[in-house]
Amino acid sequence: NTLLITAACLLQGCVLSSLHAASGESSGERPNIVVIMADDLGYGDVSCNGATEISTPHIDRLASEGVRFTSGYCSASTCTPTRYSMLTGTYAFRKPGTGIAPPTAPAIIKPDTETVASILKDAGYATGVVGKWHLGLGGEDGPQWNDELKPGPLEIGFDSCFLLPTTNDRVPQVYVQNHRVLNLDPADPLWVGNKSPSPEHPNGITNRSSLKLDWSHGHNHTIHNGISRIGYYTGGHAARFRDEDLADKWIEKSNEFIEQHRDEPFFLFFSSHDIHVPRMPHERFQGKSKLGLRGDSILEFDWCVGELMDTLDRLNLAEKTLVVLCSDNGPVLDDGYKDEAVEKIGKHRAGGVFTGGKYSVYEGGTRTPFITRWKGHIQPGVSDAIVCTIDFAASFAALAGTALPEGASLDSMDLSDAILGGPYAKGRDSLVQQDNGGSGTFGFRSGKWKLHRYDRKRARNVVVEQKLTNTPVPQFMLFDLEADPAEQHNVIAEHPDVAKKMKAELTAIIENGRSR
Ligand code: NG6
Ligand code: CA
Repeated sequence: NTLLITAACLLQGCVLSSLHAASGESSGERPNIVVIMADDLGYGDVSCNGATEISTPHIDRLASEGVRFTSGYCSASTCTPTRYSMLTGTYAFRKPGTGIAPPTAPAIIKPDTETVASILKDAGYATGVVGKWHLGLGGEDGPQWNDELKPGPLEIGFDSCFLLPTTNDRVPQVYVQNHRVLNLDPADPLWVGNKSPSPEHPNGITNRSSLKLDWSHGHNHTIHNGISRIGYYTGGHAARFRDEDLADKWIEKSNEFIEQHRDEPFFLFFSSHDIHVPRMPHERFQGKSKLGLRGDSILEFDWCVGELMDTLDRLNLAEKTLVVLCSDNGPVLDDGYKDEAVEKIGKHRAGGVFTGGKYSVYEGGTRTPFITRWKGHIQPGVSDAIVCTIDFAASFAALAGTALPEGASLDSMDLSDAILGGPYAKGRDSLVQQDNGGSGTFGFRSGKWKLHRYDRKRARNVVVEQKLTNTPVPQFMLFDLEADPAEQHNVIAEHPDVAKKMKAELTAIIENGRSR
């Protein structure tokens, strides 16, 4: 027996050391980095995480060639705070004003803040972002749509940007390229505001019968492309896009970026609008899933992943590029449009085995698809290390061979080892999760334990398969994720010591101003 174990250890050691030798860190090779972030994609929405009612062959291929994380997280269960903390490496709850940004929001990340992009740029990377931004544009007065739109991504480390400036359900439906609205005709200026510009301005209530996709809550202001949105706008007609064409445009612009920078290290943030509402994928995907437009949008996102992998293959970059796939928050079905997401859900569980989704600190709100691939450098497999999008800053800095600037990225941890699928890579010991921020709602995972804190004693979107609702909850709950991954049995009464210790740790992380 001892002999057998010794032989096994030796063998394992041998495999491990050869793996280590293959890793970029030890060979000193700096990978290109492509972050593919989905919008509102749940843990269970991809077939490599167990979905049976929808098939995502491209994402599955990425997973089979890389590491699929079972404890991969984003840091918040809405978009803006996750993106804020992904780029800055600092928890969004440390900075007021980082909740879901309205159409008129000024730039939330102030110029010269160190971000993943600025850190990699300083390390010699070409940096670009394509797709949804939703982190505000412009100075104190908000975006100047007819003028230069700055500050924005270019003032925090991106060399170039091609953006959906807010979200697809928030006005205006135009592209922003670097500092300008693309194709804006000065004779038809763009006006954007929170109040209707005139009593005659058509909106989702007055012209409801004309809509091609009806709204269910909110989303009844200005109509564009037969869909009413959040917020009002007029003008800029030549600049307006069709929702159906967004994914193709993101791929076209990403391909341009990758081709242009194929011979130098590059960082591309591919920020998909899929599968956020209004779900209106290209006609070629409509009706192709059995889950309605929500499923069709998953197919469109999966197609994008395939296109990006094909581009890397075509340019011989797959072995020089780390691809990281993640989502900005967990799933939601009815998020304001009557797209039959609830009606057609059937057996599909968008959050997998996890409870809760978007807006929630139950695991489903932030535990999301998380895959890393670097062909020839990552041993394919499955990892249960705890990793989070907030760790990109420190981890990518390490992979790029540079140090984190002093005072930057206060909560980001160097998990490069785990991201590369290192067999002994541990990942995080603990992770704080938040909802949209400002409500005193937190999730705190520490090993197998999960503490919930609700200062307002309300949780949102606990049961994803039903209409969005608030549920009354106690201020604190404790779950054992090992025995109860679905967080169904609050064991706080059985484990007062664990709860006490975790409450104190959570408070310290929040109050100390940094966790690193
Ligand atoms: C909510 C919107 C929702 C979505 C969300 C932001 C209403 C009623 N609901 O306020 O539809 O836009 O904001 O989503 O307007 S996120 O993924 O960008 O955070
Ligand atoms: Ca989102």
